[in-house]
Amino acid sequence: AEAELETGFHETIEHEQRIEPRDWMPDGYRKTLVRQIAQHAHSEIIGMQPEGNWLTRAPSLRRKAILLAKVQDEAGHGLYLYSAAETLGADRADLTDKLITGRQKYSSIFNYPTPTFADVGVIGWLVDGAAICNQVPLCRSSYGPYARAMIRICKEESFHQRQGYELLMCMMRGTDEQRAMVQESVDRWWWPSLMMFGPPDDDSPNTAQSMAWGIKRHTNDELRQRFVDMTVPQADALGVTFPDPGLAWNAERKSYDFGEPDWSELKAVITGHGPCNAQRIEQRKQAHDDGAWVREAATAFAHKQKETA
Ligand code: FAQ
Repeated sequence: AEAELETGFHETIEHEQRIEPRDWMPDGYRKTLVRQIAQHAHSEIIGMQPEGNWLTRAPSLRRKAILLAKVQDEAGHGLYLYSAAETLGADRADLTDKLITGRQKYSSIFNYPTPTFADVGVIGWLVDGAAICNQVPLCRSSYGPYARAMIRICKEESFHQRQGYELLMCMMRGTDEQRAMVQESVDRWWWPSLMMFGPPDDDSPNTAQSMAWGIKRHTNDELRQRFVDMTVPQADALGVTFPDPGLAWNAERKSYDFGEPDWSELKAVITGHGPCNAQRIEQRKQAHDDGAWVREAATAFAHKQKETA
């Protein structure tokens, strides 16, 4: 019977149909999905912090309202993703515990600081831009609840990306000082943005199996190249440059050649040694502790409802 179920699973994947929560799936498939979806959810929640840093200091009411809405959207993305992980049998409290005790990862990109307001625009342009590049193909991921969550998330990320680009265009039309602020921020975020796509393909232990299962649709390097090709013309239009002397159009490949990111930096950031790792986790832990009374009250209320029912 197990063999029959396994054949059914592989046929579903081959025919490009979706695996749903009620369906049989190999343990490895479930585990890989919980790992990726949980990391993705944690990234959205931790990702609220770098920009959240500017909420009380946004330069105008309009910019503050926009930023507040964006940061709230990220919270929403985290919630859909935790829900998708729950359909695989994961427990939300357990996932949060794994995040704050460093047993599950979140994206490397959110371990960099946001010292200037230009960082808000650059995160929208480059970080949300990279997120879209990575996530649009995930709308066709083989696991139904994950793929469906991605559709709405991608729509909102596209809006965030335009928001960032518009902010930067506005600053580029401003003073020399503002233009310099944008360029300085781009210089800091370019390489970390390329690292968001993960290690190079020959050093990516999960890609081959995840592609065979239809969880991932492209390799890390393919998506990184797509992002560079999409972003270089946008930099030209904006009037900024990327800090990579190796960046050049390759007419033969019809793509941009670019330099090698410093992979030792990615390794360091992923293993907890980036500039803001400790602060991000500490802040998340503090928020979780501060919310303990809400969870207790909600649990007590649920018990009472059950008793009176
Ligand atoms: N950071 O074998 P692979 C956002 C880990 S966007 C940290 O290649 P895989 C929106 C990887 O997990 C950001 N860890 O792994 C937003 C694995 O470790 P493990 C979130 C990384 O899974 C914008 C190991 O290295 N997006 O939040 C990173 O096949 C603005 C080996 O790597 C997603 O999560 C990294 N950059 O490919 C929010 C998208 N790269 O688990 C707020 C979904 C690799 O074995 C503001 N995820 N690792 O211990 C994916 O597409 C994939 O998981 C990859 C990694 C491509 C990230």
